Amino acid sequence: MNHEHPALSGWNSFFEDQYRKIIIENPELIPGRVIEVQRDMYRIHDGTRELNGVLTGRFYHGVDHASELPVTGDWVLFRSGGDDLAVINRVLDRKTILSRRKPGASVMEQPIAANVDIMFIVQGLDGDYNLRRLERYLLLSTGSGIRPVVLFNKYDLINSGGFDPDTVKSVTGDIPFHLVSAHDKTGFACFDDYMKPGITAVFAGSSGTGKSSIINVLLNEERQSVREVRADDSRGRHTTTGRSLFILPGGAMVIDTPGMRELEPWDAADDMDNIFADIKRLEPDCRFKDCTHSGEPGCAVTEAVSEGRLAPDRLRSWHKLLREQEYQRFRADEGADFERRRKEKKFKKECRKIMSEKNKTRDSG
Ligand SMILES: Nc1nc2c(ncn2[C@@H]2O[C@H](COP(=O)(O)OP(=O)(O)OP(=O)(O)O)[C@@H](O)[C@H]2O)c(=O)[nH]1
Ligand SMILES: [Mg+2]
Ligand SMILES: [Zn+2]
Repeated sequence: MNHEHPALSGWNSFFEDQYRKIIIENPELIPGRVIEVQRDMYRIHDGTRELNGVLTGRFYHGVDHASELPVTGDWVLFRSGGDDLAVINRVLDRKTILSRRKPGASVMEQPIAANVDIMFIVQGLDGDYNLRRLERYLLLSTGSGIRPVVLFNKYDLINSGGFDPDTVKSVTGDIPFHLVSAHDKTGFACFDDYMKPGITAVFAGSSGTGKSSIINVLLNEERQSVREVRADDSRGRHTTTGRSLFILPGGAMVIDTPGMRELEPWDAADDMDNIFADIKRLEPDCRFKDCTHSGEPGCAVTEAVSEGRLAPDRLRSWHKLLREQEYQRFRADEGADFERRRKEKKFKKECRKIMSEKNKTRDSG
């Protein structure tokens, strides 16, 4: 039996229990963490070294849904294919999965990263920060069961952007936010509260906000990364393409992601009230119980807008996100229906076939 545990952080009893059960039958399987995905190439770390991962044909063909394929942060079990080849046998159940809706016409889940505890949402203070986009990211993280923390980067440029903490607080509520500068390396003490050993954090935010730059600063404090990161190469200047995981000196792990242009949180309808607690609080005062806050008489929410207690943009944002989430749910139900109908049809066809065969044997017998 293989008693070697991955030296990577993030492995805990949740994964250990699954692993123990599986290796009874498959003692040759070794756990490892997916540290990078580029198209269908997987980089795996087994706690000591990096390997190139491929999926077994059986795994690949058994997949019904893209969400079942490994993503960065996943714990997988693999068998050694010699040298540095890892033949991935399965993905262990995930603690969390960060997903958005796949851009395009179809309503599909696109997983971004797995087994993440904290999401650092990065916006730039060079006039780029956008509270409506922030709401989207907040819904993305809470919808995936991941704790959000907001980082306003490029603090060295704050004068050119204008920054109003009160307006920010009206959106972030109890969610913490911090001002940092990857350029000056200021504000980084805030990470001490989050980057505990065993924690996995993902950095998300628009392209150019400085996600990779911040991660480079975190890695440079002691240079002990999983992946080789040079202090001053072009990495920070180029758009990140894949999703890579790095180990920080203290034992926490960070996942860098490329900026996402289209960001629709996946299956997050239940979390709308958390992100829009201010609107939720006003709702009981609406005259109609099922008020949609879109012009009904006696609506406490639109009243708050007209009295300047609630930003009109915020209500617009609420309507938009809610519509998206409801549409997703509607289409998902439709999909489930479709699937059920398809199965029923197939079942009836099989039944007819069996019956006609029975009749045939009876007729001939
Ligand atoms: N002035 C200033 N510039 C910064 C700071 N952080 C990052 N930059 C610059 O902003 C640009 C983009 O930084 P990146 O770290 O590549 O941004 P990113 O968020 O990783 O971008 P994508 O990988 O495209 O999603 C680079 O030119 C950085 O040098 C900062 O704190 N201050
Ligand atoms: Mg980047
Ligand atoms: Zn209302």
